[in-house]
Amino acid sequence: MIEIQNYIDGELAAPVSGNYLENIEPAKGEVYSKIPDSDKRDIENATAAALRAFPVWSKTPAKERSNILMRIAELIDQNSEMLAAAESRDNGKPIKLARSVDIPRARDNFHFFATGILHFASEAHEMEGVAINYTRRQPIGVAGCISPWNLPLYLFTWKIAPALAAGNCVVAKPSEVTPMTAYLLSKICIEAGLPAGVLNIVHGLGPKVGQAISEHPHIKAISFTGGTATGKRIAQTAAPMFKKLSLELGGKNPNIIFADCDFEEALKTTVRSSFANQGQICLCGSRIFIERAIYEKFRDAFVDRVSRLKVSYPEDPDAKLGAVVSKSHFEKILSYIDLAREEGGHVLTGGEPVQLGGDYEHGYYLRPTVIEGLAHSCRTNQEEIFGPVVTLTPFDSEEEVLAMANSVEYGLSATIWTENLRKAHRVAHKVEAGIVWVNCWLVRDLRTPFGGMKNSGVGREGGFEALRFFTEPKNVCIKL
Ligand code: TXE
Repeated sequence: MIEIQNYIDGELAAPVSGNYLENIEPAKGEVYSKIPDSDKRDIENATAAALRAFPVWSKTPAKERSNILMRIAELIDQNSEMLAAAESRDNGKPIKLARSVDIPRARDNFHFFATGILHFASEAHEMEGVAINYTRRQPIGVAGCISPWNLPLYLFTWKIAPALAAGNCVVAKPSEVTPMTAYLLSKICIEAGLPAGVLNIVHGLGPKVGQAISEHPHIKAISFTGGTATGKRIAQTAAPMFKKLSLELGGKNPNIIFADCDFEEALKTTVRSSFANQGQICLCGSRIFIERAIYEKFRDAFVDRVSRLKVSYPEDPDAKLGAVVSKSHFEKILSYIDLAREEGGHVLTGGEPVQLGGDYEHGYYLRPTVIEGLAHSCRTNQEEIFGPVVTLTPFDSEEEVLAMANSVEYGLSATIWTENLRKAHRVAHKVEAGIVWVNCWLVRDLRTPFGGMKNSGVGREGGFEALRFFTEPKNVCIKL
């Protein structure tokens, strides 16, 4: 059985406690590897290593830092098949998805920020005849990066790459639910020649390892993606120490479909935006609002397509959905389907587990589920389920749909379907979301600001926003 190790001060190491946790393969419901059960002491060692590495790394020319990050990107590429298999096994997602989305994007994250740092410039402000100001952007020191299980290597590298490119050293914690590809990345970093202590990866439980990162006085910035309740706890711990915080939290995203949309395109993309990665993407549209004139036509066509999606084991090339990530998450999703029924919802398709045979008998498979007949204000329509469950709601006017769309505590993303340009702009400007897609979904330009409003988070990732987050601005004013 594979025993995952921490990566501290350039070396693979056992946790100080000597204890390990079990890592379960969701497709089979079986333990398949061990994860370090690290604690405060491992974070202490990792932070000490990062602090030792910082003076040299922060003064390493950007071009040299860039070369090392490019080397990591190349090695991810060379090992992409092995990484995709590991990601799919650890998370339960179809291997096809890991191959086409997760691993290429992890490579792109390093590639993007390795080149981005070479173009990162700061401002100068001239006061005519008086003085000139220039803003220096210096790395912060040690940054903490905490990531979730839904897009494991994709989101882990999305944080680490800009932090390192900007000249910081990093103490990072992947989700204990999906630690494998972060472990494989530590081996890649050693092979790429990343200097010791620049990146440290500590595995273990959130309340122990994540909490120790939030509490550590020498970790000056924290980039976190995960649940809103965890984000709140991190903010409570870190804010009194005035740490810089970037929090990417949950979503309950509206997908607004007007009668004048390109019907076929809206239908096809909505199947994907509802159920990609088993609905476990914070950007999935879980509340589908359909203009009344096409409500029945859209509902019937949508339910027909969804009921034909194949739920299968991750290696099945025809699998459209794999297993959800864990037993507890599986049970949470099922409890929300029960709640929807109690709240008066009518399950149009799905609503139950899928029983695969053989090796996969104990895996966590769910049929993609579509529910109608619920009030927009009920719990099913207000709380994040984060699984293959969507609701359908008809609407009569722009005002009505905006009121329903904006009635939740979240504000991460929104999707709008219409061929009317003016309407698209109007609704995009009024919908409460940090990211709006019109007539598409999950089209990502890594230069754009990424993040949410309301309880979906604080701050923005992506492009120069990320490089600004991971640097401290200092204004220098010189008298002319
Ligand atoms: O996330 P957690 P969970 C949502 C989704 C899901 C819910 C809970 O609704 O059902 O959150 O998922 C670490 N201090 N999203 O419980 O716990 C943890 O170890 C510091 C949305 O799995 O937030 C992991 O590395 N860190 C989402 C990371 O936080 C702590 C993606 C995220 O796990 C900690 C995932 C603590 N006290 C879930 N406790 C998105 N926005 O994409 C835990 N962690």
